[in-house]
Amino acid sequence: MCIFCKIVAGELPSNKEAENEHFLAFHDLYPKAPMHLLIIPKAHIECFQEIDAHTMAGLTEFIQEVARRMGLDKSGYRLITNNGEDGGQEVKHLHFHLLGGGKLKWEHLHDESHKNM
Ligand code: DGP
Repeated sequence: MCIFCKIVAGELPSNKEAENEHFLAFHDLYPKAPMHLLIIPKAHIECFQEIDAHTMAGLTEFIQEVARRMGLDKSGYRLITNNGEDGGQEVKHLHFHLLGGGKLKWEHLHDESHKNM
């Protein structure tokens, strides 16, 4: 079982922010912005390339709802998914990074500058 499947199953702890029957949003262990959530399908789907359009439609609605709930829908946010080896995907369970809570620069992807925001 992958680590995100273990989080879904409750076998690993996580700081959950929102969930429904199919999807889960929880805080990234190593935040790259004042607000950094990971949003996943509960079912194991390896990466974006593998998700079907129907599930993606549900995931889209869930992400938009989470953004509203976090108060990011008007101020803006960044949504990222790393796909596969060259995309830098470390955890092989599809996840979207939802980053916000301040004006983001590209540098926020790889340094500690969000800590000064
Ligand atoms: P990626 O490189 O796109 O596969 O991003 C994986 C992200 O998952 C990375 O930002 C760190 C985060 N992460 C890894 N292990 C855990 C964990 O056990 N719990 C939580 N909350 N986040 C994790």
